[in-house]
Amino acid sequence: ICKVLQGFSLSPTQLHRRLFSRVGAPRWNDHDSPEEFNFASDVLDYWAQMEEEGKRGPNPAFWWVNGQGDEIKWSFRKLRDLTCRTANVFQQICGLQQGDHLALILPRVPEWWLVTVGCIRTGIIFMPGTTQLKAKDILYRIQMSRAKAIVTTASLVPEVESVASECPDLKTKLVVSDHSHEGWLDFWSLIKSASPDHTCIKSKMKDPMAIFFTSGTTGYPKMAKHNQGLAFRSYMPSCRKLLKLKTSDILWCMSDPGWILATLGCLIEPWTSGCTVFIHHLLQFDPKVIVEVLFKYPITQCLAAPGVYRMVLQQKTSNLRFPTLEHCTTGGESLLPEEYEQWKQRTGLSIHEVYGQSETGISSATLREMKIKRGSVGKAILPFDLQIIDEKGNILPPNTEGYIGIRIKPTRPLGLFMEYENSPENTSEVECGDFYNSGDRATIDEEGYIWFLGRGDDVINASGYRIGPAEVENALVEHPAVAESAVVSSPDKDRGEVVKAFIVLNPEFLSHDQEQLIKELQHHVKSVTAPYKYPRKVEFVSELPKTVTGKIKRKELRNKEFGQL
Ligand code: BCO
Repeated sequence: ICKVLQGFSLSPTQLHRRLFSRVGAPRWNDHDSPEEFNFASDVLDYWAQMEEEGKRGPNPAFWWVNGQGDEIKWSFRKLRDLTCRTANVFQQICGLQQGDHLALILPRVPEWWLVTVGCIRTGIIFMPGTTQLKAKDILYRIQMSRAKAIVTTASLVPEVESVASECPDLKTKLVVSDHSHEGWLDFWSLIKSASPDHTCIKSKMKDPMAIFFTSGTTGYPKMAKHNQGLAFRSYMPSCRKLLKLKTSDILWCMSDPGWILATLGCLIEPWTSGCTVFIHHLLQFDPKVIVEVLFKYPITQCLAAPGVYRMVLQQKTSNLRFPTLEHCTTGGESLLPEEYEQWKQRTGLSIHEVYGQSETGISSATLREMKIKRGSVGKAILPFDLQIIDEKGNILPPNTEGYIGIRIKPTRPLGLFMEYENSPENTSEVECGDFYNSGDRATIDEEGYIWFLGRGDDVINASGYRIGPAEVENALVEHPAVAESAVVSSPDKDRGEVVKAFIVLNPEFLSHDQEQLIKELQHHVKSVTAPYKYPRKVEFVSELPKTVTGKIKRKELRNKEFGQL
């Protein structure tokens, strides 16, 4: 089929008809890979056309509310119009071209969807980031990626301005704001005057589409680069079984737009199925709002980190029987079996777990109709051949602890990241025999269910955030009180795991009030790097455990936290 398709130039609609024998049922199998694919033309424009032909129901494609009475409902036709305008702004006004990098740092506002799809239409590589990023984080991202453009929100303009002079490649600054900012292009003014006619690029499946910054055990975040395969994978029959979305579904994915979970759950997954993306602005996370929204709106599916379900369960609300909710999915960190039980008891619904990383998208899951084994992250989803491997890439037998590996030889599967941008060393470091080594530890049982155990290195997974210890240690050491520090993961009943810092104080701070100093250090970290990384636990120590060569033994500290010593 691939060979036949390569010989023809297919319109988006024709291609989609070949992909789908009927709406929502792909004809491609899990190992197919057409040469060309573009999420904007092959998915979004297809559904716009279905609307024009009266073949899609009345549900909006996009439904946004902000809790203050503002509401936006866009059809696929409206989205096609607006994202074509965005594409024209990028190309004609900003002079951006296919392959250029664009930093996208917006909260959950409708413009995020316009920018992502506008980028996909033009081949500009979008790099999402959370609005918790601070000036230094933004500087690092722009310098590392040599980003030519940034789209952000008014509150981050000062952060960007404070570092912009150090970013010679950054030519375009676009702001989504109610008022004008000197030196910045106003997103909506440009969109309003742009043409809605745009010809989408014919992207190859292997053309880069997005970059996600992801933390490692040393140094600063790496740039996991994905091609169009990340989006195409959602077409595949195995992936469609994950949520089994229908055009009438309304999916609320609560992930911050900075994470790959949002790109998948707020954009690719729902629109591939032609269903409604529901978004609540949620500027500050509040479990009360989650409960209210699930009662107020006809949401049928939700996708959120375990911490969200946990915090909803901690609410005093007696009634959690949501009227329209049918299916719940979670990912990003471990869901405890007792949390699963409580949710089931109080809502009548199961929570289906997925496992994945910025490098892999969703790698394994308890699919919608699969038997749930509480505490397991389900089975591998094709085309990934997921195995438990040792350090040399040998496949380990069932029920043996090892690393989660995804086969990359002889063929790298669609949906897996292409490489760490500008870093062949980091890319080859995670190649282990025939596998990509995720660095995550797990076992697999005889039925193929994966049992996630945690990281094999010093990376911390707190509340679903992947945090590199060095990022926090570097922030801490900028404070005059800190002589040195070691940052590790520590168990926490509310958040699963949290960041803990062991700190050796400089002598002149030894006599300071310790409670006060902890608060000051926490505030300091929140002010110099994204606040989600701040150490929620701090312990002052006289020295840190070290190897004979002077390397800090983080593992020893972590084991102590988890009571293994
Ligand atoms: O708890 P605190 O109040 O002390 O601190 C919080 C915030 O208040 C604070 N903060 C936020 N913005 C700030 C700020 N402080 C100063 N200035 C600002 N601009 O910083 C702390 C942030 O921590 P948080 O985000 O954990 O806070 P919160 O509000 O309690 O949120 C709870 C969760 C559960 C909603 C949140 O932790 C969360 O969203 N976690 C999930 C992350 C996620 O989506 N992970 C998925 C990654 S993708 C992946 O894993 C691949 C899967 C296929």
